[in-house]
Amino acid sequence: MAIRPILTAPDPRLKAVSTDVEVVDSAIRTLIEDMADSMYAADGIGLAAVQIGVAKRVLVIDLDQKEGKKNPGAYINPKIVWASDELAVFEEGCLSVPEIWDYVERPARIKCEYLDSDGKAQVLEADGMLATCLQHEIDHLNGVLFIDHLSRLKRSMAVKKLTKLKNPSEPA
Ligand code: K2U
Ligand code: ZN
Repeated sequence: MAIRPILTAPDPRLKAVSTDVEVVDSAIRTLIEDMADSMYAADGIGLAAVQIGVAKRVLVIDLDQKEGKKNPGAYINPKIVWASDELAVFEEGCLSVPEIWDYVERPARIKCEYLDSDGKAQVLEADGMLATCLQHEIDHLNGVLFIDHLSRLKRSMAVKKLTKLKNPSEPA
């Protein structure tokens, strides 16, 4: 059980391209536990390992948290092998991009291959919020934040706000 600090943008570590997990061992399972603890502590519904400074291709997601019924899904080396032409728009936020919310368009349905926390190969067909969240988290593994999908103007305004949040005493 360890709640670890979540990196916030701007931070070059969030731009890292995370590397594959070679062996799903107890160290990876401890990382998954720490990620879940950190996600729940921040009231998030998803978290990528890079957000706690570990550039390995690991995600946790828990869309339907009910008090006491925490059941995080762990996705190791996730890979989108199919995506629909149909698109869906959701308002997104991010634990690493505080106080910014905006609409992002992504494929509405995806097929994702991954390893579970036992190292077993799994295939998942997702739509709705799960599809959006998986794509958002896999973006993190490639060093991409949801604001990178916004217009140039909106992204620059977001970066300016995030920089001010991080360095309040610095002149605008
Ligand atoms: O990457 C993250 O920080 C996890 C996201 C998951 C998510 C992103 C986009 C669309 C759906 C889910 C956050 O949990 S979003 C919710 C949030 C954001 C900021 C603060 C608290 C909760
Ligand atoms: Zn995020």
